[in-house]
Amino acid sequence: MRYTTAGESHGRALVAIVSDVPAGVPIDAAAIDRDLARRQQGYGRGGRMAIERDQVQILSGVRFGATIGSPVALVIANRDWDQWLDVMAVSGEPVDRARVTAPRPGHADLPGVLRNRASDVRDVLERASARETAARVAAGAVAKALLTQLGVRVLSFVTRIGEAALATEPDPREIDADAVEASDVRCPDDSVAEDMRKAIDAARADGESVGGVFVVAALGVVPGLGGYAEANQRLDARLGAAVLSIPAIKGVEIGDGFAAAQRPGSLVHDPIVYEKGRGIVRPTNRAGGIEGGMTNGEPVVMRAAMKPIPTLIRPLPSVDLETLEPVDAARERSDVCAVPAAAVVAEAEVALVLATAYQEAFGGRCLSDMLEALERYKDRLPR
Ligand code: EPS
Repeated sequence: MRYTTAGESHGRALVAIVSDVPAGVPIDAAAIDRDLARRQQGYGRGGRMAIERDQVQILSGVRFGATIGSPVALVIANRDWDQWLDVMAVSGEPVDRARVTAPRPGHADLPGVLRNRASDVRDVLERASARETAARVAAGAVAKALLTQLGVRVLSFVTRIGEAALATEPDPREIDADAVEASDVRCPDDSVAEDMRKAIDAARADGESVGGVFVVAALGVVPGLGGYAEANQRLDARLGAAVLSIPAIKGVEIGDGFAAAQRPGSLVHDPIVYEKGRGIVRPTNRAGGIEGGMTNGEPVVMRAAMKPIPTLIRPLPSVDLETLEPVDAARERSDVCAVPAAAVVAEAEVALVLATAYQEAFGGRCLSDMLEALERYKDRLPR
């Protein structure tokens, strides 16, 4: 399964095309819309989210509620486009309104204009905007629809916003999914969630932004997905790249991640135990479900660090690209915190990688062939 997206933040619409989708996967536009709405939510989101009501339009690849093996094209209209018709016009003379010449430190602005020889930072920021992640979430919802049929669930929760953090990270198998969905910071613990909201309020009051950490996990994954024999098969690398491709994600860990570096091997690796009836199990999951570039049958557990969003109400120093004089960086309407939204985007990225890995292992043309191959595989695993 591959996806590509197109669309600018204030253009007419965002587009995603998902290719190599097996035939026969039930697709419900309402389920895609639910994920789009989950991405829009979160305490600390900015004014744009009050304007948009992201909803998917399925243009191709789905007939009578199921995929037909052709590319799935998805469109999400930008309601805000109406306010930007002159700025984002496809033809005609450039307009000065909303022109940006003071790049924001931390954003794509400066390297983007240097690379493209652009004179207006807007040429870069319109596409570098995290608005694009709405299209990824729609694409990921197609992957999730396949994974649901294969018995896999992808979930996420937030463990830290600024200084406010869970003291211990819960096991994703034990997480109260309803509590996470009900929380506007995607945090399963109410009192920590309150601290997180206070951290966001404090950042807003200071003209600051604030980052955080989230967990993204996949439950019900069979062992042996991915591969150890070639670099490009290794699932840890593929999952890591997918999550790092989300704007503002600066670090990714799998399982114990960096903490494993300070402990002896016997306290890092997960013992292998056989239990009659259950098969080969692992009493611990420090590996985060990945060994040797492959799933090991335990939940896949990843953690990602999101930096604070670079658009600041009290901006950092920058340089005007026309005069090369010192100026304040551009102020754009923005979010104070988008960590809960990024966690939902990471679900989509992880789902796309895992769906592809399932297709590699069990055939990718039609769902029923995949299910048969998957059952044969499960039957031959030790029980
Ligand atoms: C976003 C839409 C954007 C930003 C945000 C993410 O809308 P606008 O630019 O109209 O405010 O709110 O993007 C950023 C913060 C960024 O730095 O790229 C969205 O739909 O998620």
